[in-house]
Amino acid sequence: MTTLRVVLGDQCSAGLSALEGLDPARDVVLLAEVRAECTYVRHHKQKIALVLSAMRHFAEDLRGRGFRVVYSRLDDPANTQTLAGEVARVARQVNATRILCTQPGEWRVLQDMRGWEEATGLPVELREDTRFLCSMARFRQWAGDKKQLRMEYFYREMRRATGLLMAAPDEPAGGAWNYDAENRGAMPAGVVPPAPRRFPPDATTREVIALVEREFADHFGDCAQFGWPVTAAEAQQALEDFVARRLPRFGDFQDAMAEGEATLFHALISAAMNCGLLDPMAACRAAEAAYRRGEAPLNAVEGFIRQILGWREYVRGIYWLKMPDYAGTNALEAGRRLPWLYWSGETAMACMKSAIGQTRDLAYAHHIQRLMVTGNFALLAGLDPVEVNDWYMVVYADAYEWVELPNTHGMALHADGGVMASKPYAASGAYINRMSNHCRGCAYDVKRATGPGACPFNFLYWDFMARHAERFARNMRMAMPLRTLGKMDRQKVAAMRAEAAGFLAALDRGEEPGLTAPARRTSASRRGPDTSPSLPLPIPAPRRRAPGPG
Ligand code: FAD
Ligand code: DLZ
Ligand code: SF4
Repeated sequence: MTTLRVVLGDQCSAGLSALEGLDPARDVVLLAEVRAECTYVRHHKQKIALVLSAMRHFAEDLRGRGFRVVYSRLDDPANTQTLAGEVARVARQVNATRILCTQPGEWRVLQDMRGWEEATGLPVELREDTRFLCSMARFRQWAGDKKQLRMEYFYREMRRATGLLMAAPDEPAGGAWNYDAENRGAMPAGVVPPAPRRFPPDATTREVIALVEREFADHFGDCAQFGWPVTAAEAQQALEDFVARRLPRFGDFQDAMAEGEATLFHALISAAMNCGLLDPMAACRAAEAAYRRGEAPLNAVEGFIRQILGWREYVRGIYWLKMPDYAGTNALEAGRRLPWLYWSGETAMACMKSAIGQTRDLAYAHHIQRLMVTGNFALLAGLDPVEVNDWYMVVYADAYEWVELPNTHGMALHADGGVMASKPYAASGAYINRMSNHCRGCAYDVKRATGPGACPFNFLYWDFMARHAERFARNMRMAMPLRTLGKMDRQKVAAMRAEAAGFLAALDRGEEPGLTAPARRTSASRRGPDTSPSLPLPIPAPRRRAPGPG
């Protein structure tokens, strides 16, 4: 009786449910590097390197603890290059009598797993992913038949259930559930955020990076600045570094952005947490302990815990509750193709250039850059949610559909019509100017909404409001901007809408009015070092999803 225990690339956790009761005498653990998982979207090179390196380290760790591990390397000629193929091949090889795995993080993989029984002729047991703090059954129960789901109420339930930051069973520490209002500071001049701990690639990671550069040369980004933790021990060090050096000011500057400051006071733990190297509860407990020791203020610790216990669990719940239809949502009927500048970073918009440039270099941007810069632009410009979703899936080291899709369709694009968030996170240039110093060095003028040099976020914002005025009229939370729009001079609105139309048409042609050099992909702009940080990259082919049933 041999059980084949399958561990996916984002399941590198010692406490994984598929490994519970692991018997070194009878069981075999399979980890399989497969091309299909590296290319279903053409992930950033750093993401592939991180996942493969984490898998190799995890396999070695299991072997070191005396377990039998079969490891399929990507460059092994026998590798079938799909998960189903490797499971079937290795099941035969080890004479498995049953297959055991933990629920995957993506709906498409779950569908695949549902075919494994037939493909292998073996029983397949799928266990709950207990690394999350809220089970799906519990989330479904909480969601019940509520007309509106709101993160804040879910989060309070989770606080009560876990006891995190609670003074008494129904009393939050400090007397309030949420300190969001204290988490909206911009970065004052002279505050220098401590650089996050980065982990120089070891021999295993260097080998994987070489493999990635060879096999996935045309994927977005590069590995020159790879510094992700690739083992649980390193992820723990990254967490400790954050708690000691950045957590105390995390709350104050959670929403801030600054030119040349890619990480500010953020934790940089999502990539490690999402591939299983760091336990979300351990991260919350570490932050709570810093608060109890008086080393970090409540607004920082509550803000951090809310992101993990609240948002992270909430988006996962929404994903499994609403898939597969969720991936096809497009409530605002947005259909514009993703402009080339999302890949090239060649734009005169300083905020976009900064967010996209660091995304290429680090496979990382913090939440406000993702939501209020690249996401906000996509919302205002009416970009096709499928293409935007693909972009977010490609470019970040922490991207997995269970977390990326609700953030993109729900939070950034309002494509789900309000399931995730009660109103679109639309903002004009004024917001970006308030929260960052990007506008100071920008070719556009954030104070202008029409005419030469007008900030695109301004005219696109009002064009967006006018375009959807009828729909938003039913939403109380949109009453204020709609009232402002209503009071505006009609000619001014018409001028902004004309400006928006011209700007978007130019983007469609691969041009941008504010760029002195053409934004088009040309061989000259792809080669010369003086064009840096232009990004010499091919456009990844858009991935079209088959529409979900119903
Ligand atoms: P911090 O700001 O330090 O926050 C701490 C932790 O809280 C994060 O590590 C993360 O685990 C969690 N968290 C914070 N915000 C969210 C959120 N909105 N949803 C879920 N978890 C959250 N996060 C991903 O992990 N993967 C994605 O693919 C992803 N795609 C996104 C796409 C868009 C359009 C937006 C707006 C957000 C997306 N996020 C995604 C959420 C968030 O931006 C990242 O989790 C965060 O930037 C990771 O950096 P950090 O570890 O420094 O986070
Ligand atoms: C992201 C990723 C990559 C790049 N490669 C692999 C791989 O070779 N083998 C594997 O088992 N998993 C990989 N993964 C993670 C999977 O894509 C992930 O498990 C699914 O998307 C479900 O979340
Ligand atoms: Fe971005 Fe507009 Fe500010 Fe330029 S002026 S950085 S485009 S918000």
